[in-house]
Amino acid sequence: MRKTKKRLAILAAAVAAVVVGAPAAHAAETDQAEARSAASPSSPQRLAGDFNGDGRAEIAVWRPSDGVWYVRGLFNVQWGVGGDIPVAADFNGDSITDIAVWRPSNGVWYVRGIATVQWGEGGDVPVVGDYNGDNRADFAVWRPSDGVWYVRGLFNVQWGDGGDVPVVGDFNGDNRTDFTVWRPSNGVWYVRGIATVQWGEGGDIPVTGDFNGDNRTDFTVWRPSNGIWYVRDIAAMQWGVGGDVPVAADFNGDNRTDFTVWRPSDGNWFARGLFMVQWGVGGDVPV
Ligand SMILES: [Ca+2]
Ligand SMILES: [Ca+2]
Ligand SMILES: [Ca+2]
Ligand SMILES: [Ca+2]
Repeated sequence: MRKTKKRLAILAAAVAAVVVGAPAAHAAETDQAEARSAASPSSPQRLAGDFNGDGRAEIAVWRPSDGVWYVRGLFNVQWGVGGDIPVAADFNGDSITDIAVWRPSNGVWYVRGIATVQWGEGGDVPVVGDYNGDNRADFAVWRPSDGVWYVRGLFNVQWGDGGDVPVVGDFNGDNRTDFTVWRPSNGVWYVRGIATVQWGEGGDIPVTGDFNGDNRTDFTVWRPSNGIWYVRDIAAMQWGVGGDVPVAADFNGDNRTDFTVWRPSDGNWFARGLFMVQWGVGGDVPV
């Protein structure tokens, strides 16, 4: 249960790269141009999934140009097309991350082998998380235009304003995703019903992870200008350089998030104290 929650808690949907004009094509087609736009370097923290359920995140990328998920040591699977946003999570509660994409052009979630669900529309930001604590990921989007979190079958909650970055995390450890936004203009984290905390500044990338293993998401930002991870009350750790993509995940199964970056320029993964591995190429999205 804990591990499932952990996997779900790690996506900062931030940006999700706001991909525009994705082709309304079926999942076998590709579009190089869209792929390039999807690979915008403005990328935020990325989710890392546990695709075999052993409690450790995999080194994995999704390639917009061919729609293939390259999961190191496990499999290569084609799923999705350029313009899609990868939204891997555990949708059926078996503790294995499911391969999934959300398509902005039609608002459809394609969860491999499990579901095809229309939820959301272009301009929305997918914020997949477990909002009711049943250990299954919920279909959810945050809409910048009205600040509403639309969680299928559960809630419509207004929280945040356009310009905010929605963050998926569990800050009070109740195994439910909390409605949270981080506001770049003042660096404040607004966690509905739980906390209002100033941490970080404009230009930072909010990161959600549990760095001390207390089962609560820690307030964390990664600063591209100096490569420092600022984890409130826990650590300030220099790891990575500008242009890297912070990837917060637990790669060794100790229930603590590892300081990790993926470098688009050479495809290297740097996990502090654990490994350096080349996997992926520029334009890929770490998943
Ligand atoms: Ca694994
Ligand atoms: Ca759920
Ligand atoms: Ca919570
Ligand atoms: Ca924590």
